[in-house]
Amino acid sequence: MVKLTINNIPIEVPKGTKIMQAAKVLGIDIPHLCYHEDQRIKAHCRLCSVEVTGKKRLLAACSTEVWEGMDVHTDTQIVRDTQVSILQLMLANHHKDCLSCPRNQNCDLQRLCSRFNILKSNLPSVVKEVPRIETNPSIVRDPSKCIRCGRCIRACKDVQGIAALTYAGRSSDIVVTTAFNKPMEETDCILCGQCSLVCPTGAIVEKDDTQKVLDALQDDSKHVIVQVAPSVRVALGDAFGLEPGAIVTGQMVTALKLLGFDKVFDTNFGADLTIMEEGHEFLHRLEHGGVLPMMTSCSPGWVNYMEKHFPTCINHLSSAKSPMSMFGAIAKTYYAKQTGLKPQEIVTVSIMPCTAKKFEAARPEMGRDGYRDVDVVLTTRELIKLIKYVGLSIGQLPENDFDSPLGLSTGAGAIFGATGGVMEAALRTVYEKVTSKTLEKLEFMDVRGFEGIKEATVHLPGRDVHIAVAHTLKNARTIMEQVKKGTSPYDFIEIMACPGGCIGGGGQPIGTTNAIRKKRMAALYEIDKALPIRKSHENPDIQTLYQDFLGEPLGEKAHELLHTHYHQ
Ligand code: HC1
Repeated sequence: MVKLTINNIPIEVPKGTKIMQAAKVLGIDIPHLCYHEDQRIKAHCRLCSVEVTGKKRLLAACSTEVWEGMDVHTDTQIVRDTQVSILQLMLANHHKDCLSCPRNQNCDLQRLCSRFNILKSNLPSVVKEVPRIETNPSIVRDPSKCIRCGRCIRACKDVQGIAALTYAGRSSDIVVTTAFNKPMEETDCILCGQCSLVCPTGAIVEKDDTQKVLDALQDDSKHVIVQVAPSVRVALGDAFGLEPGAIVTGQMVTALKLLGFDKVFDTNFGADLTIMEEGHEFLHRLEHGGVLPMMTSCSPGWVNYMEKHFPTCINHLSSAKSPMSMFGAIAKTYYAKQTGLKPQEIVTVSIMPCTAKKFEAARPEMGRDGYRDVDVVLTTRELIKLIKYVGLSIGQLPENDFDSPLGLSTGAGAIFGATGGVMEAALRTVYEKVTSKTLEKLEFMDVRGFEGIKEATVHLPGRDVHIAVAHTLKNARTIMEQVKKGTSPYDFIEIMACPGGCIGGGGQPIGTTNAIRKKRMAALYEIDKALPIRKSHENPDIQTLYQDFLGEPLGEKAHELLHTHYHQ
């Protein structure tokens, strides 16, 4: 342990602690912008400068380790003057249209200017008027809002192993850009949105589709239904002051009903359906010498990654559509038939923790006869915006149930949102289908948790099945190098693009960290445990769907509506 004082308050912290963390223990928040608790420390912005007795220069609190007897001061005149000067320099090079900025009231730069009582910029503006780059359905870049902190670059390179974003230029002309300044979709980018999740300002944001939903809700000729992804219900509360991981399923349903949706359904129903198709596809490949390892295909960032980075391995991907797109296809066919509506009269909205889902919904193959499976995808952040727009506070709303018939789901569907969840859900069904025995213990603990790559062996009659689960594309690459070389020891692999799975998706509330992801993960397993039905094949509404409409899993109708193909 190391003894030191911060602002004259004595404190003892473990050796190796940085000044920033030691101050946090005392409740002192040292301002910072380039620092992010999950990232490598770069100490670029110097906003966390502090005075240390005996040192001639200010030290960066994010990168300086404490030492015995250290005497730190975080709010002297020179420290404050430095911080204000840094903020003023940033403001001079920042488009200050805060009122119309998507990050208004949720921007670190704005918050810090308010904290330091900076009411206006006192330096001449040097902002270059560059247009917003809105060339793909998922992510929008606004270089005039970039403060060059590098958090997006580190998320892309260190977490995803992609490096689609980089610094270019020198000195005051330095910018964050893509290779040859190409639109993101023309680079190695897979639109996962992890950059938008760590951006402290409005420089990288999701494409805002909220107006499309508001317009549809006002259109009396449209029947507007909504589905909500498994991980949104454990993340939404963050934006309304609830504890991370708070389960707000019932309140979220109420909010969506109050927003005016005609029916509120559950993507978890689609997840149960995915397990039926994907589970049977795996068994079919296993029994008929199909391409193995089979890899899950529900994470759209991961599918984009396969198409861009490992196109020769594309036949390893399951042909099953994602739960979101399966739900959309069923809504526009089965549900349309049940309600007597034409598919064109139904607007399907999806609430997803993911920016890449917007791209998935826009794929030409996700629809038929001139209509889309999913018409609009909103991220969790966009839903928060809509809920705040109508003045609701999630924590205070009464609870409501999802509507029928696309609202009933199982614990297996619930855990899709956590890394390992799709595999566990599939194993619950595959095991019982193969053995015709009831699974005694539903929890496959080997595939749970935050470890980057997990593996296990499942004993089925006649053969052992080797499985692996990975999250983040950096980990996926390790697995894919083996698959590409033909040396993969696995039969079935689950990959989720984002850290922790969808609970850590790029469209989740700003402020999402790995510590918060773990709480959301625990919440999903809690939801699973509390549900009366925990296996997808036991969902009675899924059974009815097959009996009345689809026929058999992998049958002709199921293939037409629930399976897809990929691009090389
Ligand atoms: Fe996901 Fe999925 S789990 S991809 O992460 O398979 O986005 O939550 O909705 O489709 O169910 C996301 C989450 C989500 C799909 C499901």
